[in-house]
Amino acid sequence: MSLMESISKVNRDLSSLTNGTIESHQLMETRDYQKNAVIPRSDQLLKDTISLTDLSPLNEGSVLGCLHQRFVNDNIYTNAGSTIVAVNPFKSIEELYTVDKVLSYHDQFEDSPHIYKVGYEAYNRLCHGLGKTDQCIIVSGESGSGKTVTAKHLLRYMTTVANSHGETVRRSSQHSLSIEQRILESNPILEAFGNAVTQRNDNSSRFGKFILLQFSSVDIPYRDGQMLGGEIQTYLLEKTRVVHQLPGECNFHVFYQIIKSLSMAQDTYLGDQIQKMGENPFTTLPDSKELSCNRDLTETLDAMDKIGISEMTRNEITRILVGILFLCNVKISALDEDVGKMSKEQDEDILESSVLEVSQTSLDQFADLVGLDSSFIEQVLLHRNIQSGGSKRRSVFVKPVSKREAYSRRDCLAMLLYSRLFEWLVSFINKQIQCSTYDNTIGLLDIYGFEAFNTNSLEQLCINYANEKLQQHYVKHFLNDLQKEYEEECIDWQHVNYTDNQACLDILEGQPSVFGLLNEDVQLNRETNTENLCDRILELSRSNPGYIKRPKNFMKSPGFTIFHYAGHVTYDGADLSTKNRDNIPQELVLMLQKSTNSFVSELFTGFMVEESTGRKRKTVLGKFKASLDSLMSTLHRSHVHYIRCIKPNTCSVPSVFDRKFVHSQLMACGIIETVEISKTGYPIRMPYNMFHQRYGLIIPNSKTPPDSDSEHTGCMNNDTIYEPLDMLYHKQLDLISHQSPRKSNTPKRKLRRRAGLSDGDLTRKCC
Ligand code: AD9
Ligand code: MG
Repeated sequence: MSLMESISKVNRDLSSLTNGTIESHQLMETRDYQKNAVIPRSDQLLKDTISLTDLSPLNEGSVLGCLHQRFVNDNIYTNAGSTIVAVNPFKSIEELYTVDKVLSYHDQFEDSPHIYKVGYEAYNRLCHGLGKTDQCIIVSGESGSGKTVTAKHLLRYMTTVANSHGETVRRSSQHSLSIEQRILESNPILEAFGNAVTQRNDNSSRFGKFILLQFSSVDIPYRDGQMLGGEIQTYLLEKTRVVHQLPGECNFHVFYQIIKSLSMAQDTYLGDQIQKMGENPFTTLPDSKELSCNRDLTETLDAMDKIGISEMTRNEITRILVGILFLCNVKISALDEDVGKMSKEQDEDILESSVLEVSQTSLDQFADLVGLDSSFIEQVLLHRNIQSGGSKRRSVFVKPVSKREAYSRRDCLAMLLYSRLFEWLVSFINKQIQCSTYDNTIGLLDIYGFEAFNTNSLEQLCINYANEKLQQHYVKHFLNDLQKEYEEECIDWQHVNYTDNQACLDILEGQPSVFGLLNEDVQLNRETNTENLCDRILELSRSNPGYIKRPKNFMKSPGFTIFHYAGHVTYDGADLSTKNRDNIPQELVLMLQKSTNSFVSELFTGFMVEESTGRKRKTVLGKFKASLDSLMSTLHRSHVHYIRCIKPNTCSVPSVFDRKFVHSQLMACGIIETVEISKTGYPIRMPYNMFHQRYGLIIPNSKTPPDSDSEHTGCMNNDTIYEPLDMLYHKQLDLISHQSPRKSNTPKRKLRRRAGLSDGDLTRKCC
């Protein structure tokens, strides 16, 4: 219920009461609240201010009240120190994203909180070489909070302001597209192949995306801050979605785009093909609602065309996608199987000695679409290669597999094809947008948001681990390091307490840890016993109680509950080890490499199956951790800007602000603490050399410093420094507040006092 609706309801109830039509007890509703959910309320708490640091009193209630009030007025962006809080409106507010808006932020006509302001600050820092010149914008928040939409608007901002002045690429088809347009066109392609409907979001990103925009140096005349290219790095596509979806969830968008295109007879070529096949390949797909975010296939194909993917390759891609669906339709049964008499468990575990057969129609269609012989595929699905002997006398035996294993080989083949296709697309896009020489970068990080479903597996473990890593970066950067620096510089500072998620990360990736134990199972090639594995994982609670717990239904379904910064999640132990192993049989790869379809064989050229053993064996978790570690190093090298996306309600509807739900997100991500630190802290910091370069001119008798030592003294030891800086300080305040110049000695005294305590402090306050 919106604020206005609540007010009119109260008015209606009151008028009914005065008319005697409502019993007083009807108004006396009793509700139970948790102690920490009760927030003090006063008029002040409803204050609509662009910056949370202006709130007084500053507490959870006033922050919530302010965000709520602004949300009601369609002001979805609010400053929280240097972080921007973005509340998802779940409705289109077009005036927020016009080209005029982009330009007004770029030309500094507008200063109100907006993601474009973050874009401006990142670009401005890059262009003017302020501090670390590489920039990163981290967009974080839980699933459905608006990260991907925010990242898209930021990308549009960057491509508009850093126009490469019409630099175009000419292709054989006579089309030409600037580098910015090519970068933008990558979005619909990757969304079609990498996003899907989940329980939390109808357009949920099922992969992490870090797009690194490449710029020219400020030192190059006429080319300063020009966008030269970009590079997309992706993280762990949730490929299991191709073969398995949770109840109420869907496969990747692109499959539904194909259905839509066929039902609208848009793609007659493919339609004719499927007609000839005589079998509906879409029966394995869960129903999907008609979604606005789900574009037509023509739009996806159009974006592929614009980025340079030829018509022939586009057709091949569609054929592979339909082929994957046919493959998922393939049924495997035993010749001597009397299904009616068997229990489900027996059915799945049919003895290896049973002769298996494969449903031919679907297999033939798949084989035709990917350029393989169906008997060859059948052979590979139903048999595995066993190698024996050393490297010199190696011999290979072929052994029939059980029905369960045959199904898992079928699923593996489908996932392998889809994930290679996705990787091929990313690498093709990169070839089209990358620039070999560039000077600085702005990275935009849009990673999957925190997830807690009824059943959570390795995918959620990776997603939530990634979110813990980002939260740790935030905690370290904004809450810990900043305060430590103030304290080290002897600034009069009241320490602000905050929740550190390091202990949870230790449970996940430390020594010993959940990751360690899961990897050990794979590396020691243990036959996994789920209950035993979970028991070993739960032992971690001894050294780190409070972060990991045995779930209530452990006996029925072994697993473990982890208390993440954003909430607790129970992970189902079954399949964790299998998924972490990600065993790709080499026979499948060799088979695909022999495809007569040149595009399919190209997809697998040079593709190597992981062959190392023991501790060297790479696992899914190991690779994911390594890619995140590398991302973290990039973040540490860069100046980081944060946008915190907030989901206003769990139903993804407009005009509903669920205060309890928003409160839990604010508390989890540490926004209140950020505001507290920002309110009393120093938002702008500058190295001595830059400070001297910029303000040295106004300091009487200031020498040009030849080295960093004299830069320091040049900034600080000149007694006459206070006067001009004091003036400058007031001038800046007056500019900000648009007031007439004023005179006061207080800041001067303050400056002197603080300068006495700390050299660095003075530079901060005055810039
Ligand atoms: V996930 O972690 O990938 O599952 P995101 O990326 O955080 O999630 P997303 O950006 O996909 O969420 O936003 C979810 C939906 O909210 C979108 O499909 C839009 O319908 C809606 N949304 C988000 N931001 C805006 C906005 N600025 N204006 C209007 C928005 N609608
Ligand atoms: Mg997303």
